[in-house]
Amino acid sequence: MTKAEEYLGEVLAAFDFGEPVVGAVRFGQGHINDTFVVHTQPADRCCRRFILQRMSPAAFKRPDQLMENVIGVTEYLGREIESHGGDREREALRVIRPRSGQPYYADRDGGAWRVYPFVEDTVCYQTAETPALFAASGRAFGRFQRLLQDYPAQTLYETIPRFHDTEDRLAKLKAAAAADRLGRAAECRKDISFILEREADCSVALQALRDGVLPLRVTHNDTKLNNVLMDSASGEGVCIIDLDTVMPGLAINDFGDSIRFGANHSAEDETDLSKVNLDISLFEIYTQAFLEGAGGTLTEKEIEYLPWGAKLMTLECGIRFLTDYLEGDVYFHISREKQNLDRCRTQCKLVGDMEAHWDELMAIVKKYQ
Ligand code: ADP
Ligand code: GN1
Ligand code: MG
Repeated sequence: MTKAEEYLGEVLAAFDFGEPVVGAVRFGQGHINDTFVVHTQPADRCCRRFILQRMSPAAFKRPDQLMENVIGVTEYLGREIESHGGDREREALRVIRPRSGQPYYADRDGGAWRVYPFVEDTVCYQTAETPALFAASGRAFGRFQRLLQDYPAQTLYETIPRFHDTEDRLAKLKAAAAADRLGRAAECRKDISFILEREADCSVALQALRDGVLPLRVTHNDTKLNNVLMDSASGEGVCIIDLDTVMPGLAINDFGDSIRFGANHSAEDETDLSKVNLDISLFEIYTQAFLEGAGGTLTEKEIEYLPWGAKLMTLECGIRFLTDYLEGDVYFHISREKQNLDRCRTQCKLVGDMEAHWDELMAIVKKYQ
């Protein structure tokens, strides 16, 4: 039994779900938190569901600060959505506090638990099944950025320090490879070399930020396709979820992380690399949709740097998967051996594809500048 399951009964009792709880089971395919869906039995309808999460203690050292961010952002988004005539309950998450009134429930092992209503009549996709769906996710993430453009960035805590600091991520990979605690570095020699050959690239976006070429904004920082819930009838984006990493960041990273995960037709841990290929038409579709959703909030320079966002988020994710593999899979959830190494390899394959098609990617974003 994992720590999460161990505490489940106690945690369910700590929250008031309004009606009797009939069950709670593991849910979703996130790599970080322990997520459960809670079923309750109201008298007047068949079932009401909630999402219950134990926030990852490996990822988030300060759940108090994390929840302050999440409550601030969800309440702000709720007001923005209502003022634009939207449906607050469907389009923004709402934190349900435990009976204690605190922002989360703390278990005796330092685990922090929170609850959201389940956003019904939505689908969470793991791959972009159609171009229209991918475009809809792009509009949703672009809109998210636009809705938060006036959010007071100075009030946000850095929930994971140096989260998209690619230089620091590379330094951590080097340290993990040098320590090689599990003797795994030898089998990763080629992967490590591929990454080290791109050391200079790791500074491109950070340098542009230091030089004032790219602005710091309030960004999501984890814009995978499975972090947006799509309407099951219309296929449009309904609600952006996984707000744990909403922090000051770069718009190109939000764009780039979506490309990394969605602009291909393979799983993130695909072992047959011949199946892992950047789909340039999906890159273009997403570019157009993201910019449409962002509605003019991006500068010309940000648009020019979008391909860098894609390449750097992919490279950085490869670096992070490999670091975790070398350190013994302590950060990203795995369901089989070598999964983090396989994930690293798909990312490196995509980086190579982006390099091979670099001029095309630059030409595409130029069209939308
Ligand atoms: P992780 O950080 O582990 O990815 P997420 O917050 O993304 O955690 O949640 C994991 C999964 O749970 C999501 O991919 C989605 O399928 C589901 N999920 C999370 N919140 C909700 C919600 N409010 N309504 C419906 N499904 C949700
Ligand atoms: C994690 O939480 P989830 O599964 O949406 C990770 C992202 C990675 C992603 C790779 C807080 O995202 O940064 O890009 O896995 N989230 C965190 O799939 O580290
Ligand atoms: Mg997620």
